[in-house]
Amino acid sequence: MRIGIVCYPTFGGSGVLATELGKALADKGHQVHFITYQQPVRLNVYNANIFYHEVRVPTYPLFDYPPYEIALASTMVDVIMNYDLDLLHVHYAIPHASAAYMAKQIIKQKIDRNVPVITTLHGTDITLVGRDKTYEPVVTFSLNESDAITAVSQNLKDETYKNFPITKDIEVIHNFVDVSRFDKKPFDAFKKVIAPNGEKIVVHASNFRKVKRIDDVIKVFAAIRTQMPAKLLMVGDGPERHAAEELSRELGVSEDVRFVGKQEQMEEIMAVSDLFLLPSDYESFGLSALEAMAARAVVISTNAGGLPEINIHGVTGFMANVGDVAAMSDFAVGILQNDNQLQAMKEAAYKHACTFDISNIVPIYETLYRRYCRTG
Ligand code: GMT
Repeated sequence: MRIGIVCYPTFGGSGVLATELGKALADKGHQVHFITYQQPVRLNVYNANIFYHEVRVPTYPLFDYPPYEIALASTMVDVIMNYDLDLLHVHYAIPHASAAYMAKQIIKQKIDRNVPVITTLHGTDITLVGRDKTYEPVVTFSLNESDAITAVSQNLKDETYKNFPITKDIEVIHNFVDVSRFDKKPFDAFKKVIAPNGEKIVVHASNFRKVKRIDDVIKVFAAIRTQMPAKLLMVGDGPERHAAEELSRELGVSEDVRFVGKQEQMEEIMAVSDLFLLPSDYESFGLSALEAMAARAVVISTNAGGLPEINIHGVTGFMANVGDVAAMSDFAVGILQNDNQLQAMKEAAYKHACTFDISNIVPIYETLYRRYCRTG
């Protein structure tokens, strides 16, 4: 099949998932066309089946807000026409689903062809941004006009029906991880730099937005540090970074906390980690936690959103209510102090991550594509 993938090219989970999906489809012989405004960060391989089409957004002094959606729709039309795409798969509804609707209508009028549009909902496009009155009518319309809608968790599907008058069926296709990529031996030299005295290594990775509650990460880590030597790696960047750095100083743990910025080689970092903290207000899924589990890290998360669909309390890690720093700290200290239990839980986390392996999930997308695609 010739598949157009539209996504955000950034470190965010939706872009990561879309890019990994495109790479996997290309490996299976499909022709994949990424359409976005920048080379996706995880698009770091050469494959003859992968094409990248950059959306250029010309500026003009009149445009206080350059019209990205129009530029995107026009690029979609161009790619569909020139590469004879079989379908468009857009990740994150805003503005990709409405731009795809526009492209679909243009193609219909131009060459009387129906190009199926599949929209995958990722989370904030529904739970935060999409619900805003400013966007809701367009989101509802473009979802109902998509040929198929998928959501990355049952929770996100439920939230979508709760908040939008969607008349179409939403199929749940869980996110996936390439377990073979994350199932790595820790790189000893790297581990030595981070934890020279064999300290336990705790990791958090996100876009450091409010929804991630990174203050809670620092507070849980400070509680761990009162009980044992440990190091915390904060991976990513975003608006809450400065306050978190400040808090780590206030709580006297800054020497043991490293803010390492945005990282492409997540597998190297996850491989050295014992514990992954994700105390978010909400996660539709929590892809970073799944990647941590694939690298045999125990996850301590909140029980918000779709997190209970990947983190099994008492088996792959622990869950607590949002903001319950005391409970998360107790779980963290308890597991880090008991090496046998820690090892057993790491194995259980890995085993559970394997059920979300790329090899199990990508065929589900292919089956979905075939249902709508003329050459499928
Ligand atoms: O977490 C973010 O804010 C980034 C966002 C995105 O769209 O890139 O992540 C969402 O999609 C990910 C991939 O499906 C999910 O794993 C995240 O849980 C989800 N984030 C939220 O729901 C807050």
